[in-house]
Amino acid sequence: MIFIPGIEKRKIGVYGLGLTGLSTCEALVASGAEVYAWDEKAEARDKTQNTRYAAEHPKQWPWNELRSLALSPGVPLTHPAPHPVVRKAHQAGVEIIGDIEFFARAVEAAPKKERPRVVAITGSNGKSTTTALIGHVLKECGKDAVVGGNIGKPILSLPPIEYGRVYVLELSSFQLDLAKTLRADTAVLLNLSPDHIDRHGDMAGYAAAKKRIFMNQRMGDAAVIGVDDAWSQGLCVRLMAEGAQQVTPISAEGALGKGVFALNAKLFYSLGDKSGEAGDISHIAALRGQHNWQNAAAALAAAIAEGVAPNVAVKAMDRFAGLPHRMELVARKGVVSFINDSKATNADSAGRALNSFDDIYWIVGGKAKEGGIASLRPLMKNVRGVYLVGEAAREFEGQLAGAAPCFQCGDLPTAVSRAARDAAMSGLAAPVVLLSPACASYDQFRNFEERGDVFRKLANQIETVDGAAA
Ligand code: UMA
Ligand code: ADP
Repeated sequence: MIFIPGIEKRKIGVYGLGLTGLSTCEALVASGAEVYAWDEKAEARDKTQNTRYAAEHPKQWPWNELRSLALSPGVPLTHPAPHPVVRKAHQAGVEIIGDIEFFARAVEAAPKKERPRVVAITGSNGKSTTTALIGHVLKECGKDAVVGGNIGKPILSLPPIEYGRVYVLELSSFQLDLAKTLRADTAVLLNLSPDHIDRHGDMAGYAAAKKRIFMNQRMGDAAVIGVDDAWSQGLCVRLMAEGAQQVTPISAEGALGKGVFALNAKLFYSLGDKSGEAGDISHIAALRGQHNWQNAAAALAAAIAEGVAPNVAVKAMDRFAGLPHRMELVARKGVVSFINDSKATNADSAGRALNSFDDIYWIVGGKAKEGGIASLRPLMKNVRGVYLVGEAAREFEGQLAGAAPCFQCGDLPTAVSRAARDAAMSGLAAPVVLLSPACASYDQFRNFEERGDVFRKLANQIETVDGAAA
């Protein structure tokens, strides 16, 4: 657990008692603070039983004496409208921060020579993969790297601040909005495409939140930025002009005069006096597809910034196993492969999976994100059938009309059995049943993990007849 200095006997409100809120309460209480906690859901409040803090409605909180309001990232700060507890904090003049800010304060309180290192990663897609990959590479190279943040391990539950430790942190736009003094020694922005627009108002608001990953950086700190989309490229140019830190552009789409880039699964670096080929990742199953080359290029740039030699970093990627729910092979029945890409919750990320396979039987749908999936029409050349599920099914069928055969399936069991049958009967050499929903899961599942687990189970239950799935 991370101990937070300077908060003994201070009164702090914690709103939201999910992963973030509960770990924040634990860390605050262990650091001597007096905690006032609340969650809108009774079952979340029940988790405060047998703890050293009790759930109490914010109406009862001593607002005049509160030092901070610790907000969970899922609680609206500004859009679609500030949550009532946010408005109350503004009225009372209480600062609103998140768990990342408490962590930042703990890091900055460490004596200068004992400061651990912080590697922070954000982007619209590829954050978790890149975070896990950087953590893996640094650990393989003998560093005391710990991985947490949006990846699912709340930051304040990580091991204590210690000299020599490297905190490798995935940060979401929501978390960045709630951090003020975070300074990353190495900060990575992978890419920017529309996501969470409902929470940031528009694309400019979303990009501004993501840019905060570079806030407080100084000369000598490293900023790694993907330049394969216009928004990130614009940001890269601006950071270079401002000159506050060392900027390393990365690309998976072409060679760069300065930076780290991937060409056909080979990684190259061109960094001032050092340049060359760092290695080949084409044999690494978990890094398949051009999008993963972007993740690998970012991981290489971050590892170099953390003092690892380029060829050593790429060699260390060899043993990277990948993460569940990201283009994960979960079953093979006869010639049919079943790929679980449940984490692809927007059109851009689903597009990456559609680009990575031929002869796809595509299961798509759920709770739609803004913008829909019309942008994926050109990729229908790889798709033999579209199996639509969830709330977005009718809307998506309209957006794909004429581009590929569409089938309304309603739910995941129906979609898996129809797609598996069509794939098995296709006569194709290597058809793929791909769950890559381009949607959030909340209409039919608790989260993307549950959706992926159900898909895995269904795929493994498919009977095999005469070497083919039926
Ligand atoms: N709650 C309220 N009122 C609200 C909103 C939420 O009371 O208005 C309560 C809920 O009842 C629930 C709790 O708050 O009990 C949930 O809080 P939360 O939504 O902030 O979620 P946590 O469990 O704290 O998990 C968060 C991240 N979730 C979000 O940002 C939505 C997790 O990222 C992260 O792994 C975890 O902190 C640890 O850092 C998940 C995510 O979906 C994977 N992230 C988004 C993404 O990747 O796109 C940003
Ligand atoms: P995030 O944590 O940002 O949601 P993940 O690493 O969990 O990203 O990957 C989620 C999905 O996004 C993957 O299943 C894959 O389809 C897609 N993806 C992964 N990396 C990238 C990338 N660099 N660019 C675009 N899409 C990506």
